[in-house]
Amino acid sequence: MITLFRAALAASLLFVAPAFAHDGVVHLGSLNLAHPFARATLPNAPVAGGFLAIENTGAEADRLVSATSPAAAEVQIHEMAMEGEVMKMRQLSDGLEVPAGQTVELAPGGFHLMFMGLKQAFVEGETVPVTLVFEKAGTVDVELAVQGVAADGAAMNHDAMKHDAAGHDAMNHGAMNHDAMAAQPADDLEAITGLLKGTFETPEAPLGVEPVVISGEYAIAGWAQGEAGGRALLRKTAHGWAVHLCAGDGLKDAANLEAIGVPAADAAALATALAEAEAKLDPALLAKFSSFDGTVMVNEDLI
Ligand SMILES: [Cu+2]
Repeated sequence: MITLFRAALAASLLFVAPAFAHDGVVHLGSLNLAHPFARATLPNAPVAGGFLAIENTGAEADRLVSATSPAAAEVQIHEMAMEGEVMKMRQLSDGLEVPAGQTVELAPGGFHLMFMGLKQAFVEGETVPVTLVFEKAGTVDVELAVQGVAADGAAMNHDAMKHDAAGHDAMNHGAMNHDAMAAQPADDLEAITGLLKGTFETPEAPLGVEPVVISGEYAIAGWAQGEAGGRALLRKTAHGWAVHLCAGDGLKDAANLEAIGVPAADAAALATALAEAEAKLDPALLAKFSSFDGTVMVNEDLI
């Protein structure tokens, strides 16, 4: 579930791909494939998520049975669901049904294409080719437009038919970002602590979570477990808080946060709040956070 990658930032090769019209809809038989996108990845990320909306205008159900891409060793079809407070995902080995007359969205927090064994980082502004195979409609090539690390394909929400929650989330973005440090509701703190403990804690290795700072839909939490520790960047999705990535001192810096997709106002608010909160902590604990230096941990469940 958790993949830990030490050091060695792989040189990221650029994709050479044709321009892609983001609003272009690909037609395949009775299927319309809209808003294909992927999220940019960090240079050493092992996996990436791909998303699009699949509309079936026909009278028969079809099924997305497989996907391949030159950008990854393997592309799987995944779904995500909450188990308690923890987001889990699993591979849909039978593929994903697209019922007649319906639109199925592959979107962050739900169904997605999971690119495993990335051959290079996904770079914002570029495109990633993927070949989709449908049981009835056949095979089609689609170009995923690579958006920011935290992109949720906002344009997709116009078409959202299945995910009311996603729509609400999108509508609240503006308001939430302006709330910045106004409130850290107890339930957010509880949810974040519960998520980290549920993900990392074992009976033999209790996990300490402190401090937690929140701005808009982003949060940074310090964690310590035995002699290890680090900082986690979390994001509130339509399905609740999710760990976005783990790092060490890199998450203290507003510019770094911005570089990985946190809105500027939130990045600045988080960095300030984190510095204030950490100033009150034991230097030995802070040293554990810093010990994550040179390491990036990506929780692939959350893509
Ligand atoms: Cu997945």
